Amino acid sequence: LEGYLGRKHDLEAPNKRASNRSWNTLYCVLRNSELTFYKDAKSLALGVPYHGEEPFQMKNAFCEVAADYKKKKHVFKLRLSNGSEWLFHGKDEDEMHTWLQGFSTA
Ligand code: I3P
Repeated sequence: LEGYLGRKHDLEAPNKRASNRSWNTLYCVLRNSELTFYKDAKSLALGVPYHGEEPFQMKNAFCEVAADYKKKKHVFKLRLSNGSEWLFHGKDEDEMHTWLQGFSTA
């Protein structure tokens, strides 16, 4: 599964707000229980992750619709096993559910 999503870092750890809280549009790739971020599809082809970030390990991650987030529609939340939380913004309901399904079965 891959495609563009908006991403915002919400929590660095349980009860610790992330410092960089802005939304970025990133090319997201979910493969083999890892979620890797790229600036765009070309960076994926070149194998250059966004800001040199390590992939997210999706084993034991939890995701759900971000029902408490009101500023945008089709926003969903991902909590990693290290306790960090991220918001993602899909372009429509279908896209959101495709990614939620992918995250929850990764
Ligand atoms: C953040 C940016 C985000 C905003 C966040 C700001 O500022 O405006 O869009 O989140 O608010 O801190 P900056 O770009 O200067 O880092 P929302 O779009 O969700 O409001 P927050 O701190 O309330 O999360």
